[in-house]
Amino acid sequence: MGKEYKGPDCIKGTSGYCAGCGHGIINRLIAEVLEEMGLEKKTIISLAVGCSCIMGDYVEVDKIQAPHGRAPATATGIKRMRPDNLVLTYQGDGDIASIGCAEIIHAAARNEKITTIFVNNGVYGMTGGQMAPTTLPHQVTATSPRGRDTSLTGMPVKLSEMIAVLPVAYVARGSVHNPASIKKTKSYIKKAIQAQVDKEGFSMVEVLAPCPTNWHLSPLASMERIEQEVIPYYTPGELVKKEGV
Ligand SMILES: Cc1ncc(C[n+]2csc(CCOP(=O)(O)OP(=O)(O)O)c2C)c(N)n1
Ligand code: SF4
Repeated sequence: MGKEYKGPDCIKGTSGYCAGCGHGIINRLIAEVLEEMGLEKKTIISLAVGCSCIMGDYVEVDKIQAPHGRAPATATGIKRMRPDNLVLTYQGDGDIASIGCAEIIHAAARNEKITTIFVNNGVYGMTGGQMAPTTLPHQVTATSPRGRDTSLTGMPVKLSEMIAVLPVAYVARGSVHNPASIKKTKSYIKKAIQAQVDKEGFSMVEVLAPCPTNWHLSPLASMERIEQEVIPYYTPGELVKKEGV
């Protein structure tokens, strides 16, 4: 009998995420893709601030932590100095679409040869579930207790659509709310990384993810909420890809 597969070698121990958190699934997908592509020893991940940086504790690839929102600037510097490394950023929605919005837009506009994995869970997770730029209309959060009022705060930001109009190599939006969507998201992450390996330019995968703790829902109900409430606004699919791929 063959050896039992215990998962990618670069994942050590167990994660510190809450039960049912989407980050753990996405970390695992990244680790699987790196291992399948033989890239784990060449990878440098630029982490920012938020629950996303918990990844640093147990995914054993080279990493650096940037200030809130600044992971794309840090990744830009690393990639320009070390073009043979695979350079990723791993960022939450508060991080990338609020304080770091200028950083990511300009990194994409410059078509930097980096890859961003953007975890959209609709709230600021680590600090207690405040409203993020991605919070849906009427969604109750710690700072919108009567629901998000779009007449005061505007509509949720569609960052992937904003970046898709720039001259970038690859943009996709996936989800991790059921096995089929997890499989599809893994294929998007693989294509985004391949675009960097092929020196095509900037690539990004947004992933719709649950934060059961701050949504005040069970892990199962959180997955159902993604299907019923999040996906109708944030349509999954590939927004920018190479012809014929
Ligand atoms: C400059 C700065 N402002 C604010 C904070 C506080 N802060 C830490 S984590 C965080 C929220 C991160 O939320 P998000 O990016 O959505 O990631 P998640 O925790 O949901 O994965 C904030 C506001 C900080 N660390 N630095
Ligand atoms: S607070 Fe939310 S995003 Fe952070 S670890 Fe818990 S479930 Fe995940």
